[in-house]
Amino acid sequence: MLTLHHLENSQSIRILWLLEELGVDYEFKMYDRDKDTRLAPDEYKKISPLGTAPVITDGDLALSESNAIIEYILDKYGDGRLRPEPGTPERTSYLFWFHASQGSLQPLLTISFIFGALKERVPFFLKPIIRAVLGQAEKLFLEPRLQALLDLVESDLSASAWFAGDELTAADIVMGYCMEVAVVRGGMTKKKYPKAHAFLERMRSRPAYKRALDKDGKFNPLP
Ligand SMILES: N[C@@H](CCC(=O)N[C@@H](CS)C(=O)NCC(=O)O)C(=O)O
Repeated sequence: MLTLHHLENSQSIRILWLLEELGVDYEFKMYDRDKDTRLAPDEYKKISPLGTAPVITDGDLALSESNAIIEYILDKYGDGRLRPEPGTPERTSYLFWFHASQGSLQPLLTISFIFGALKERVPFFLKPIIRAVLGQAEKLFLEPRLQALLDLVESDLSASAWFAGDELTAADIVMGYCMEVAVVRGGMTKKKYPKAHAFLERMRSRPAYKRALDKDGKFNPLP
């Protein structure tokens, strides 16, 4: 049976949402983060070679990486749903956002989180140096790239309700987590990015997303 090994407050929320949208029969196992490190607990790390969330098991298979898991589930249980037909304009938008999410946006948000933590946690005598170095990296690399992506999010969501047209696709499911995180640590304000916030409201009002949040119980991206 397909089992989702779900780490609290993590990218695994995407898989939970996907499974709820598809109505797949699955087993749900919840794992809390280590209280001190906030990383996955040891028992979680043993399930797959990478030890990261999300991870699923299905018979003898243990699979990690959000997008690999999504493709696997859609291949096996999707029945043609949530992926636009090849050769259509929606398919091209789908491919772009499905991959830009994990290839560009999520890494930038993660770097931003790590920079923030480093600035806070280094010994006090190193703080001015670390802040100056990371500040430069933010100004020259992180912020321009993040802003270019968020501007494109806003412009694409001005043209259609979802990232690949007017029907929900798996691109929205991958992007949804990034969008929640972009609000708390990517500068995606409602004033500057109203269409992005309208997307979030549409996402949060879907019954399947609500069920996913209920099952998770404490989803709350860290600022
Ligand atoms: N690109 C990976 C990223 C996985 C990842 O970094 N997951 C985080 C949770 S959001 C994690 O496992 N953190 C706990 C840990 O590293 O122990 C994916 O999409 O699955």
